[in-house]
Amino acid sequence: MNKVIEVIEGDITTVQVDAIVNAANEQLAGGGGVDGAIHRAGGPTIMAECREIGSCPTGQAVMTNGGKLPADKVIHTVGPVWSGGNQKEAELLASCYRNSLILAEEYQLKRIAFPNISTGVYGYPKKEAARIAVQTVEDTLRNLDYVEEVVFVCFDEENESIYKESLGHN
Ligand code: AR6
Repeated sequence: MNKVIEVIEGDITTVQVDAIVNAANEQLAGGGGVDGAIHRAGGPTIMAECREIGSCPTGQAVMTNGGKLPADKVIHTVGPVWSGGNQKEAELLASCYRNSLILAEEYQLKRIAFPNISTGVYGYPKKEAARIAVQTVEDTLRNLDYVEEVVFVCFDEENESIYKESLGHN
């Protein structure tokens, strides 16, 4: 089956896909950045489900409803905090992308949108994070049946051009 990987610049809360991925924290407590934007736009049912789930270790992923978002579901994953590169950051970031896609596959979802996990408050260098995101998504997609399309939603032009270059879309 043909798989599609796209890059767009924009706000992930407006993207119509089966699930958008949230860059959450281990407490699933909400926060700033994309996490804040998703809870604001989606409304309180998302946080209600986060409270029931409780927490999520770094590198893992959990699923909730999408509330008022155009996306049906939200996959909450917790990226690593960048601490110089020797704290398994790369492995953990790859796990975020892989485990989010595996969860989507379990729910038989087709189209998934990712933000640039860990590259905001958590400080992961953008180019290195993009390389891991693209490689992990390409490798994982090959082994999935239901998930057909991944959209990388970049909030700024710099990330958009980094992703387009990584994917050879320039
Ligand atoms: N749509 C798409 N991307 C966005 C949006 C949006 N609406 N808003 C921000 N970004 P961050 P992290 C981009 O800081 O580094 C939260 O407080 C942003 O420009 O949201 O994984 C959580 O609760 C950046 O490129 O997530 C955690 O405590 C990317 O999303 C912590 O921050 C990720 O930036 C997680 O930090």
